[in-house]
Amino acid sequence: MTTTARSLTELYAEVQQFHAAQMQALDSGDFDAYSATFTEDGEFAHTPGRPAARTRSGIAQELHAYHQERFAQDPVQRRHSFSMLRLSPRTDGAIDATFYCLVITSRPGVRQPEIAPSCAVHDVLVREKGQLLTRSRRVAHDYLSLL
Ligand code: SDN
Repeated sequence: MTTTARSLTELYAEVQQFHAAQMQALDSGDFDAYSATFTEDGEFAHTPGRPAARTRSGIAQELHAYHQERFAQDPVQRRHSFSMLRLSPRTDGAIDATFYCLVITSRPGVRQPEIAPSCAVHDVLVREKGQLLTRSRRVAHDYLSLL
């Protein structure tokens, strides 16, 4: 295996581990831990029509507001499930990561979960003090992309 191939393999595993910790924080409702996985000036757009959130505290605030609006009267367990991760390291050290996301929602006592929306996600990842962070995340919803 060439050095480049090996380092891409290592990076791939690292990004998967990073995403898993990040999304487990989100799905457990720990919006501060989720926003801490972004750079201080990070940008996050998760729903068309809602302005992109900026900065760690802006991202945490937006997630609190969104979940309050949508789920205060509708208790759910959501799980964001990622697949088809593709990485393209840039020459400046940033990494473009594209992948699919299905949001799986369970409601109390209902065995059959809802699976929606289906999304395509584009992250720009950077490394600060050895740690991967998300500099920007844009989520495109398939049902809207098809219109
Ligand atoms: O963080 C994400 C998200 C995300 O946070 C989403 C939220 O609501 C809060 C990473 C990758 C994908 C997503 C997708 C969503 C979906 C979005 C809108 C909805 O639930 O309908």
